[in-house]
Amino acid sequence: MKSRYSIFSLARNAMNYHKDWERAWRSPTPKSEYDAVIVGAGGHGLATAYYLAKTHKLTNIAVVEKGWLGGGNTGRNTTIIRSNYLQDPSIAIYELARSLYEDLSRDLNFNVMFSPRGVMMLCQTEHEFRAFKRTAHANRLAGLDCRMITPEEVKKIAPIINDDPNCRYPILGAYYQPRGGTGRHDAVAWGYARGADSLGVDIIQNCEVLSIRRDGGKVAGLETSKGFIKTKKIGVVTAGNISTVVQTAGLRLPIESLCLQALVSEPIKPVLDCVVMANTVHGYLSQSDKGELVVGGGTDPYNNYSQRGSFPALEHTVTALVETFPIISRLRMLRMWGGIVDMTGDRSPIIGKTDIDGLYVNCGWGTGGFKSIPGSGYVFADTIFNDRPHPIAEPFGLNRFIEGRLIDESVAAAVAH
Ligand code: FAD
Ligand code: PYC
Repeated sequence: MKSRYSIFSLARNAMNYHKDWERAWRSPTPKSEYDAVIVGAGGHGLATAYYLAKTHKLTNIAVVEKGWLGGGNTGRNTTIIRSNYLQDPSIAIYELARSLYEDLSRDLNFNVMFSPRGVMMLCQTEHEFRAFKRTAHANRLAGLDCRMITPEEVKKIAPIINDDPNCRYPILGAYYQPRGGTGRHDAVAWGYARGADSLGVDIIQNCEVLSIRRDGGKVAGLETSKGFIKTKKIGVVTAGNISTVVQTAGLRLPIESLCLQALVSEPIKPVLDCVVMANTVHGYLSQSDKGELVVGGGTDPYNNYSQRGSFPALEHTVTALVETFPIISRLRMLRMWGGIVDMTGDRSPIIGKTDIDGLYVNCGWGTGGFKSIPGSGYVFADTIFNDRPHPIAEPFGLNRFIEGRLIDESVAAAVAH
C-alpha cells in the first residue's frame, strides 16, 4: 500500500527538500503468467486495471504498454469532459463517467484537477440550433443538468466571442452543460496508474505486444517484446492501434484510424473560464490553468497512423476560430501535436467480448474518449471479470454492427467529427 498524499506528507517531504518521495508506481519485470492482462496503459486501460483490482479484487493482473503510460491519446487530448450525447446508451455511459470524475481525486488520492467550469456548444445556424434543442430535450429527459441559453447569456459567459449579428455565422444561442468542464489528462493516467499499482497491479512499460497467441477458440497469452506472457483473459485497449493488435488473433474490427490534432497558444491572462465548442466553423477552445488557449478542430481527412497531422487541418481550425474569437488572431501558437484516434461508423465505442474466448476489446472512443475514462474502465472491468457485458456496456457490443443496431452519434455527439 502506498503512503497517502496529504498536507502532512507535503510538509514532511518539504522538510527533506523533496528528496524522499516514494515512486508513484513500480517498474516490475513481467511474471510468466497473470489472471488477466490489459494491453495499453492509456486512461481506459489503467482505469480498467484499477477497477479490476479495487472492485473485483483481481490483483494478479498486468497492464502492458509499448511506450510510456499515458503517452497515447490520453496525454494528447484537449481534456473536455461532458455527457451531452443524444442517444440513451451514450448518455448513460458518459454521465456515469462524468459523475465519477466529480469524486475521482478523492478516490485516487491524486488531484486530477477536474474543473466543472461549464461547456457551451454554440449554435451558429438555424439547423444547429434545432439540433441542440433536440439534444437538450433528450438530455433533460435523461436527468442531465443542461439548458439552452440566449446569445446575450453566451456573451456574458464568454465575453471574447464575436457577437456581431452580421458576421458569417452569428451566434443564435448555445447548448450549455454547467457541470461539464475539463480535467488534467496526465493526472488522470498517473492517478489511475498509482492507484492500480498500489493494489498490486504490474504496469509494464516499454513492452510492446507483438501478437496474441490463440489456443483454438480461446486466448493463450501474449507475445511481447519482453517475452511470452501466459493468460486466459486479455483486454485490448489500444485506441488507434487496436486493429493492428487484434488482427494478430485473426479479428477484424470496424475501425478506421486517423490523426486528430490540437495546439496551444502562448500563455495569456485569464480570458475564458468555460469550454466553448463551435461546431459549424469547426473548432473548440478552452484556457488552461497556465493561461494557454487550448485549441482543437477536425481530423485529417484520410486514414493514417501519424502522431503529427497535416498542416491544412491545422490551418482550417485556426481560420475557423479566428472568426468566432477575433482576439486569437494576435496570439502566437506554441506547439501542436496529434493522436491516432479510432473511429467507428456510428461514432460510438465498442466495449465487450469477442468471438474469441477470453479476448475483450474496448475501443472506438475516437475523438471523444477522455471524458469517458472512469465510466469505461468501470464497466469494462466488470465485463472482463464476469465474462458478460455490464448492462451499461451491453448496447456497445460488436454485434450491433451485424444486427444493424447502431448508436448513431455521428453528428449528434456535438463534435463535428
Ligand atoms: P490511449 O491513451 O491512446 O492509450 C492506448 C495505449 O495503447 C497507448 O499508450 C499506446 O502506446 C498503447 N499501445 C498501442 N499499441 C500497443 C501494443 N502493440 N502493445 C502495447 N501497448 C500498445 N476526448 C475527450 O473526451 N475530450 C477531448 O477534449 C478530446 N480531445 C482530443 C484531442 C486530440 C488531439 C486527440 C488525439 C484526442 C482527443 N480526445 C478527446 C480523445 C481521447 O484522447 C481518446 O479517446 C482517449 O484518450 C483514448 O484513451 P485510450 O486509453 O483508449 O487510448
Ligand atoms: O469529445 O468533447 C469532445 C471533444 C472535444 C474535442 C475533441 N473531442
